[in-house]
Amino acid sequence: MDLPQARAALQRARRVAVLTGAGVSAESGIPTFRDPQSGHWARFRPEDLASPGAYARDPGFVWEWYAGRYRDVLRAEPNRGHHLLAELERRKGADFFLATQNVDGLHARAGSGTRGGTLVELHGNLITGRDEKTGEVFPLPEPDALTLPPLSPNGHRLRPNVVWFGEYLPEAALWAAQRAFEEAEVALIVGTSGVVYPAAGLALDARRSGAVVIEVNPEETELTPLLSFSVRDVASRGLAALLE
Ligand code: BV8
Repeated sequence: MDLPQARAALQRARRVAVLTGAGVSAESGIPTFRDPQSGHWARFRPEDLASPGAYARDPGFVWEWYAGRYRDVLRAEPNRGHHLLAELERRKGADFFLATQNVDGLHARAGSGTRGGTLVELHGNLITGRDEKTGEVFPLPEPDALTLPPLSPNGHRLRPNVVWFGEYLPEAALWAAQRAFEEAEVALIVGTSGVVYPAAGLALDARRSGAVVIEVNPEETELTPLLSFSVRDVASRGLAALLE
């Protein structure tokens, strides 16, 4: 398969499913997980902090990491890649499904999920917190008003409303995503190293069901050999090459 054929397949497809990872937010200035973490966090691997064990051991320290990322994403803006995916949703309507691994909320801020298709945040998001006792989800206060650990209106401690390593993904979101990728005619895998499961498995669900699966990533990934075609470029340029 070559780029013109990939473009034609995407144009022809009615049912399109997209999986995104940290790479789609890189051009918004949000560091990816595999970029060497900058500064203070350089000493920690995300896998070590994004876990129930780390939080149980030192909730304040884990909250400091999340509060810092929360501040960063509020300062960031969706980039051209986010907007192109919202435009693709507008073209495909109800048969469009975007599953993101990102917790930065940038797809929602670019309008994804409001253009007739579906957006699911498979791993939650940084802008809300979850009541540790009741499980209710609340928006976090503005960063300047954020005291750690934040409390819910019930006075209980809020935990970051994300899925940690070793935790199950929200069942309804994962199930809907698996169905969308199994039924897709074309799947796009954008900006993910494809190492975290079950999210990365969505690409294989699409491939197994006979879909054309197209990767957009400046580098090869673990999924590359299994896919139909790779656009070796950053998300904004790679998606523009497929869509414009
Ligand atoms: C689960 C939210 C069932 C938090 C995240 C042992 C014990 C327990 C579990 C496991 C285990 N071994 C394996 C597992 C399963 C585990 C897993 O997959 N581990 C990996 C590390 C092997 N998965 C889980 O634990 C999941 N739950 O399995 O539950 C269970 C339950 C109990 C016991 C066993 C099993 C939960 C996984 C969710 C974890 N939460 N995030 C937070 O953010 O703090 S994961 C987090 O990391 C992200 O959400 C994302 O999923 C992942 C990072 O991956 P990417 O997004 O791909 O980012 P990355 O930096 O890796 O790559 C960026 C890519 O972009 C690169 O390819 C780069 O080339 C490219 N790029 C760079 N610039 C650009 C670009 N592309 C385009 N444009 C650019 N400009």
